[in-house]
Parts: sequence; C-alpha cells; structure tokens
Amino acid sequence: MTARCVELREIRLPLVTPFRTSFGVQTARRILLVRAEVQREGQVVEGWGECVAPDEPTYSAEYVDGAVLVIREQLAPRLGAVAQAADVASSLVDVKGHPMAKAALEMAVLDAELRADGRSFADLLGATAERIPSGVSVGIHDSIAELERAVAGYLDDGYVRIKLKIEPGWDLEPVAAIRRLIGPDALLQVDANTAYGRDDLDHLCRLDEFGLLLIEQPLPEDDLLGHAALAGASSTPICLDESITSVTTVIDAIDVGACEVANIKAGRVGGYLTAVAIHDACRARDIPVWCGGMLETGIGRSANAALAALDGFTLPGDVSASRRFYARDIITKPIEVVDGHVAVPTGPGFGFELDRQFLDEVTVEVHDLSRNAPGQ
Ligand code: SMG
Ligand code: MG
Repeated sequence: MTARCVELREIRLPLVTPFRTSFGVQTARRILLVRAEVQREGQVVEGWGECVAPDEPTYSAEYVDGAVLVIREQLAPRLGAVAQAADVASSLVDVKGHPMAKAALEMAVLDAELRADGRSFADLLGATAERIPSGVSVGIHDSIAELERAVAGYLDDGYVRIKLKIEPGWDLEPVAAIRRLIGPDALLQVDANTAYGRDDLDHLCRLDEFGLLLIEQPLPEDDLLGHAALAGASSTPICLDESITSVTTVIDAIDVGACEVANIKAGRVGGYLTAVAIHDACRARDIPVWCGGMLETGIGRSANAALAALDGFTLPGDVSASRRFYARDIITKPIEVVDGHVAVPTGPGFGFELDRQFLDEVTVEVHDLSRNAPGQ
C-alpha cells in the first residue's frame, strides 16, 4: 500500500450559538480538512482527516492559517508517500511542534487505510462498547439566568455531564447556581483554559464545596508544579488539557502530582495513535481519562466516539451531538445523542459518510497537495 495526502480543504461553518471561553468568543469555525488517497491493488481509496486548530492561536500555538502553511510547505513534502498510517508520525518527527497539523495528516491516512481494509477504527482499537456517555461543554454567558437556561436545554437534550467554562469573575457564582439547578448528584465539572495563576490557589479551592468531578486546566500549560500545588491543596481532582502534549508530558505530570485526571485530545498530542498511547500510560497509572472536544465536524466527532470507547475512558467526554455546534454537519448522518449517549461508529474508517454537496457549499478554499508528492 502507498498513501499520500492530496488535498487540503478549508471550510467555514457558523456556530448555532456563540461559544465563549476564557480566551475569546467564537461565532463561526474555519476548519481545515485533509484528503488522503491510498493505492491498493490498483484501487484508489479516499480518507479524510480533520485539523482541530482553531482560527486564532489562543487555545494553543496552532491556528488554521499556520496549519495550512506548515502542512503545505513542510509536512506534506516530508510525508510524500507512506506505507501505513503508523509511519506518518515518524516521517514528520524532524518538524518540531505542530501536533494538530500532524494529527490531521495521520488521521486522513488512517481513515483511508482502514477503509481500504474494510475495517472500523473501533475494531482497530479493540474497543467493544457500542455507545459512549455524552457530556456537553457550556460557554461563559452574559448572565447566570442565561447560563441556567442553556444548561436546562442541554439537560433536556439528555447530556449526562455538564462542563462549565470559567474564568476569574465567572466561577463561584455560576457554579453554585448550576449545582443548585441540577441537584447534588448530577455530574458537573469546570474548565478554565489556563485563566488563573498561582496566586489564585486559595480561590480555586473554594470550588471544592460544589462536588465537582474535576477542575480542568486552571493554570498555564507549562505550570506543572503550580497544578501539583493546587492538587495538594484542593479536594477536587485536577485535570490537565493544554499541558498534555505527549506521552512524556503526561507521565511527568502524573509523577509530579499535577495530573489526577487527563483530558485526551488526539489533535493536541499529534494524532489518534499517540492518543491511544496516552490512554494506555494513564490506565497503567490508574489515572482516569476522558475524550476532549475541539468543536469538530462529524469527521472528528466520529473518530472521538471510537477513541472514547476504550476501557480507560471512564468519565463522560466532550463528544456531543453535531447540532450542539452546527445546524448542519458535513456528514450524511450527523452525530446524535440518544438517551445521553453517542453511538460508536462501526463503518469502515472513522465510519462517517460525507455530505459532498454540503461540503462543497461550505468550502472556502482547496489546496492541491499532490504537487508535493515525490514523482508527481
Ligand atoms: O467540542 O464540545 C466541544 C468543545 C469542548 O470545551 C471544549 N473544548 O478546552 O476543552 C477545551 C475546549 C477547547 C475548545 S476551543 C478551541
Ligand atoms: Mg479544556
């Protein structure tokens, strides 16, 4: 088999409601997709990957325009033609950083390879669960009343876990209000996206009274010892998101006591194959993990649903319905939440089927990558 990435496609989808985090507001999402082709016994089979880099470098260093450039000018030429998806990461190892861009290439090749084999991603992972519990991430709102309305709507939709975005000035009060609204036993957690500092540890410990599942990434991504100090002081488990960029960083974070729970996002760590390795490392150390989200289309959402079916994913993830963010998805059967759960895809590859017509409608730009392939 030989596989190559042949096309980069930039699409634009409006969000159904603005999504505000501690680092900004999003009202639409530009999303970069990668198309790969594998040649097997004279047949060409196509696969797709999704780059989770946001529009601006405010979640991490990566962003859409940067990803386009690094894929076109640096990654695709190095990748050329590969024999299998498992070789993608090693062919790109000379390029430092850019895990989201690298992950998108590996994902496209993996989807194509699995489709050529007639095999699902869940099957490759050995994941046997048929469905996964679905949590929802709720942005910062203008008022507590609006937040309560939004959370009530998501509970009506069946979500089994609520995650509230917090920042200084939007933490204790909204969390108290939502805990009152949903009752003492409902699953609730918060995510600060690095908005606090070491001076805030006492303040963050005041969240302990709300019986949260976890506090996600309160401090800057490089502050492992600050997170360890908070973990020592707070009874709420500390979960890392932005800080975990590799197997090494997660093991170090666990060893220094900074990571009591891990949010696993394939894009943030350079691909689904590394995400599985991080799952394995956490499982071996009894650290619970859950699957994060990056406002993915049905492509990434399908892949996340399969990843989250692995045994170590013991907490509900941010794998919500397509309609949580998008009125219409680019796949023919949008991801749905039924009875609080998302089905694990069983079809070949990541298990989605593209809605080609809608994909073309929302396409902003297409870049031909085939000129970068050797021998073209
Ligand atoms: O896809 O449901 C989703 C979004 C979940 O809150 C979510 N993601 O830090 O965990 C996180 C954020 C980052 C998204 S903004 C790029
Ligand atoms: Mg997060």
